[in-house]
Amino acid sequence: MAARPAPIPAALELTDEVRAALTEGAPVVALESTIISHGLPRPDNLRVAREIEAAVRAQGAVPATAAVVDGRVRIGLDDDALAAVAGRDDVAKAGVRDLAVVVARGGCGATTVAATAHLAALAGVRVFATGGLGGVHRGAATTFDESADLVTLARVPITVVCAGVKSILDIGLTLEYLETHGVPVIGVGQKGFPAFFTRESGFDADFQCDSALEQAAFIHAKWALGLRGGVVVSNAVPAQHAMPKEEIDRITEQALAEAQQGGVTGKAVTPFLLGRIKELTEGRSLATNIALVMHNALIGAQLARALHDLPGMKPL
Ligand code: PSU
Ligand code: MN
Repeated sequence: MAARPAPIPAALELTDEVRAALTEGAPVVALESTIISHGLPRPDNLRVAREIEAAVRAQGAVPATAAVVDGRVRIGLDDDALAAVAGRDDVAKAGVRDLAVVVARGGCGATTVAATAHLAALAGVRVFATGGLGGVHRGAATTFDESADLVTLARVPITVVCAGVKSILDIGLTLEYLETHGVPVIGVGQKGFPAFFTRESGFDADFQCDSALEQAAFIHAKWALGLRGGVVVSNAVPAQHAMPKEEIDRITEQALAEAQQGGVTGKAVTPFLLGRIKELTEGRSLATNIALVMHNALIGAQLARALHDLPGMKPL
């Protein structure tokens, strides 16, 4: 018998489609909005946001994009809200720390991985597809700059499908952090942990689970054992869309040096680095970015269906 879903908090505004799916226990995939507002350039961002949702639907799951629009926390965006997030200039990057202030002031916020994971789990969504995770920044030993994505995943019961983390970060330390906090990292189709633009980072995922059924069984076992918190499913960009490692390494080093020279700190660091990489690749990274997000949406939707089909699935 399926577990009775927990009541959905009144602070969340769900579309009818998402509410019905969650109430019935049908497969739902959460999607973040920082990638729409800050990650992809206009006007491609709105088109891609719609295509990601369509990719989830094509697999028989319901997409639930999260964002704060005029002070309201929305889980599932209609086309007007999607267009607002993609097109308005007053959409702030909203991490977990920023959510309350954006809501209290009636503002607009594009939710990061951490904020989306928190809100989606609060609504009862178990799977979340995105591009890249935040992580431990290079030099974190002195700057203390670690993404709230990591600590949030350690706490929140959700599975994030991503293409690994970008090499703007210290990938080894990011994986160490996840291990310390008990967040397993699953590899799809390969043991290697990907570095967003490239299929390999030089580090491995903890376990390899190629099929949605295997991934679902793993997640089910984790929760059945009372192990709270999230799971990372790392899904490498399809080979034909990967970028040359040398080009990305060179550009990453340049962007990091510029950030340091410019004294960029705090929540501005990641958007600065991502923005410079976009400029320095003269848009060549865009096709890679879109391809990997679409692939993650597909894998996420298949996983949501497999979790839904597992008998006795009882999330914490
Ligand atoms: N890394 C990417 N693309 C992104 C981000 C990170 O490759 O779009 C965004 C995500 O929204 C992520 C956030 O949650 O940046 C992390 O920011 P910070 O490092 O400030 O926690
Ligand atoms: Mn940071």
